[in-house]
Amino acid sequence: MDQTSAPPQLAALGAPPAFATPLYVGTPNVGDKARVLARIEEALDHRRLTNFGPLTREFEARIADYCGAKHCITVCNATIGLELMIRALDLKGEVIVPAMTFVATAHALQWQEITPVFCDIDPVTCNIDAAAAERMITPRTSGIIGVHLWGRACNVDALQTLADRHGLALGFDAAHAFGCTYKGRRVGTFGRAEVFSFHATKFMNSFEGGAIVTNDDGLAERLRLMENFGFSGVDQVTYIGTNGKMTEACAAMGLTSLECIDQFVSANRRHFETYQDELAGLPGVQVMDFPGDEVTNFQYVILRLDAEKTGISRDHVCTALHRENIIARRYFYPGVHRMEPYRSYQPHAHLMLPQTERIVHEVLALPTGTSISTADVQLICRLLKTILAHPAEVTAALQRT
Ligand code: T4K
Repeated sequence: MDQTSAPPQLAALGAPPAFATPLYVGTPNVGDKARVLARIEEALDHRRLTNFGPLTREFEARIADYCGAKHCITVCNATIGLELMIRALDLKGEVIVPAMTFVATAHALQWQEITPVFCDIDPVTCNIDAAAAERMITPRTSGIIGVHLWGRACNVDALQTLADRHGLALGFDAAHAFGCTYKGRRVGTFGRAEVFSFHATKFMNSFEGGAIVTNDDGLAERLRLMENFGFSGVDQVTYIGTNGKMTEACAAMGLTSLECIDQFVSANRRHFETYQDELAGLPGVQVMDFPGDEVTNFQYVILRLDAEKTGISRDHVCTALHRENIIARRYFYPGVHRMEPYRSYQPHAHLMLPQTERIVHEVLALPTGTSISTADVQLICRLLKTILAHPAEVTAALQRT
């Protein structure tokens, strides 16, 4: 999908001028810059840059405390975190995952020659559907990895019941769900382990980074060995390992982001509510809601567009927004099952994924976070409303160019 390569076109339809500079989904939140720099300076002064320095240790303790979990193992990114969790859980053969996720969820399995078996989603929450997951179980299945997509927690109870009934390990890709709750309990304590991402595009970032959180002592011990080449002491290796460590500079950013989390969530919440208010009542348009009885981080604002009711495809809406310098994203089009190597390995996977196949054509992530203002969100909504008020003209104009 092109990004801002063509001139804006909505002004001709009476819309206000396009944004002068692009607004991206995923622009990082930068909290207290001075505090980040002071922490990094401290690390430089102490010449402790990585390998479990004081900032990393403090970050781990603060995350575990925040989630109410026994153990937190920070990692260099969530993809490595997922790989470590998968190995530490001794998963093999086949593991059931939703196809509606970022490709890293599946790659973390395939990288270890475990087959990701794609499973369909609940049409309302867009999270893995436990009943659909049950249909994918075979004698080779060793586990299930749920993804708390866009910050909405999976139906953890249904997945845990299913996993217990079939003797499967259950883990979670919690990349989007730091700070969110399920039945009032913070994500981070469900299944055998959960993996957070603190990538720059996440509302709480550590530049790059992630964390594996678990209440399982044995698992935590294995994970700590694995992320540090298997070292159990100086010159002593007792396990096959890799290098998954977080640096002190990343921990400095992570700690400072954690201290600013309320500010980030409240900006996200304000923008989410503005989108909801501004776009309310438009036929075929829904700003995906969050469960009212749970705590959430509001980090992804997801628009669902029903092309039959709006009269314009999601892709045309997306391209039209890009031309106005609003870089909306089709997360996670076209579904992991339609990406390589999975498309070639499992060419018929889509037949089992009717909800995923429909929803990947409906959803659009919109900019949010501390880098934009309420006025920006209002302008995005005005431009969106112009598109939706002139579906045929916008479609025809895009088809001409
Ligand atoms: N599981 C799930 C469910 C995930 O969503 C992810 C990551 C993972 C696992 C793996 O986590 P990590 O291993 O990354 O910790 C981005 C992120 O790179 C990725 O972390 C994230 N999910 C995914 C949803 O979004 P892309 O391909 O969309 O990235 P990119 O480079 O297009 O960045 C998005 C936009 O953000 C850019 O258009 C501009 C803006 N941006 C980005 C960066 C990095 C900035 O303004 N500043 C920046 O520094 O994947």
